[in-house]
Amino acid sequence: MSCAAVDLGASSGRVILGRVGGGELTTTEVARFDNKPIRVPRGADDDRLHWDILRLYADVLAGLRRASELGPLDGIGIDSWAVDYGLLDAGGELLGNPIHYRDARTDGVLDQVRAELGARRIYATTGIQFMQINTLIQLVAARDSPALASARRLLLIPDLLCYWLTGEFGAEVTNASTTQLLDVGQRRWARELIRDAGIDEALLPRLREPGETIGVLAGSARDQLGGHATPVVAVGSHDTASAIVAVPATGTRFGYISCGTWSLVGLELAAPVLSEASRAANFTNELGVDGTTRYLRNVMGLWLLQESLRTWQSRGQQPEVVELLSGAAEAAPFRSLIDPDDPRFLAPGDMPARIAEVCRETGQPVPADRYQLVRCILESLALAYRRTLRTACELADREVDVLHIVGGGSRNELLCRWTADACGIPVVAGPVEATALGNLLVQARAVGAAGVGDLTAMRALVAATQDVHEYRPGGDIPAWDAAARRWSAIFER
Ligand code: LFR
Repeated sequence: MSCAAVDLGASSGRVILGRVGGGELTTTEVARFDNKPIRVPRGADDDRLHWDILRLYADVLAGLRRASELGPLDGIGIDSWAVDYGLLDAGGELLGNPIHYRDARTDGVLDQVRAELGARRIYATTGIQFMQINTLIQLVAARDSPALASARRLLLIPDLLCYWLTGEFGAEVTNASTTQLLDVGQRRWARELIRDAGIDEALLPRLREPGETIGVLAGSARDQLGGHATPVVAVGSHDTASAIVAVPATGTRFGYISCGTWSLVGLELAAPVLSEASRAANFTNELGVDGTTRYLRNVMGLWLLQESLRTWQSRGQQPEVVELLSGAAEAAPFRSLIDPDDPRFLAPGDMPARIAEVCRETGQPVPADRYQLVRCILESLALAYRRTLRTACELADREVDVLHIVGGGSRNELLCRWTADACGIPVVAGPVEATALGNLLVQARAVGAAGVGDLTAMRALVAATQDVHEYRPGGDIPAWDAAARRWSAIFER
């Protein structure tokens, strides 16, 4: 089968053409484009951070056109980052540019929602980790906005793009689970909670499972893509759901990190864990493909590095990532540590200055140069991965023998090596394009490809066809143990 995967991340998007089935899984990147948020003034002293959704749609169409020029497509599937949405009016028209989850409108709203609805109730129903980026929190922040008052439908980002391609409305369930508006046990909208949050439940469209055909290309999208009635398939439209499909694991004793702008660290389970201990540890139960649960925590991830790079570049400096990483490898170990999940790191801004501020506050040396700063970020991430994985195993009563790192971060040798050392188990790194692969596998199965019957078969195909690299724990393990204790003493007081 020949399928096109559209994978939109927080900083770039790509269209990947895949040939899948009968033992084959090959990919060609046919388009890659930037996804740059835009800050737009709003009154004299306020602004909003938006996604440029029309630019993204145009880039998606151009990529799909290129893919379809290489031969007929059997399917198209779209995944993206989670939680964000567009609002449509009664005529199906988009009401304004979707707002970025890093926009400051949700500052302080998380506590308000917890107080209004009760943290225990929200967690028992949705199983979702409390983060101010969640759709529930965004909608409460926007409760009195004119846009919401005129809206008749809310579509998550991949569902919005699929609507433009096919004319069909719906909400794919893996991504819908991240909204914190879904009943995780029932796999349906949590209507009572939604009503009690003051949100119009009629905004939310019918849910669809990954593997359902959404429709075929229609209207101007079909005209622009050569006039074919290509099926558009619901994949795990949350990028993390697709990434975990393509973890090249055998059996169940594995942990994973989907490592990109965010690091999603956790386990795949057959059912959610909704215990009080799990709520207190702020673990999430996102819905996965084929009825699975992704039991994980969001760790702030390579955002810390990306934003540091952006800060340096905005000052006219052009540090090379390769050079930064080799400098970090040579810098003194464990000089200063941060908690990657400090809420101060969420919004775009001067990351090196914020990290310096945390070091000062906690009585640690401020990184004296870029290499020390990068070392501080990567060591702190490896320690966060260790803590998160161990806590997930405790809370879910599971053991793991291997940690898979997929996504862009799997290319970062230093991070993979330090993660193996910190966690004390082998790390298997790759594939880099796990998300696109998971997207392709689910749509190929839906349109009848052979040999991709279940997750086990899909993962075996990934393992047989894609490059991975293994890192065995081997560094100074006692030093990592000591650093983990020091981290707890500083940040868990
Ligand atoms: C990763 C991801 C995470 C989600 C965050 C925000 O790209 O989808 O899973 O928590 O982005 O949407």
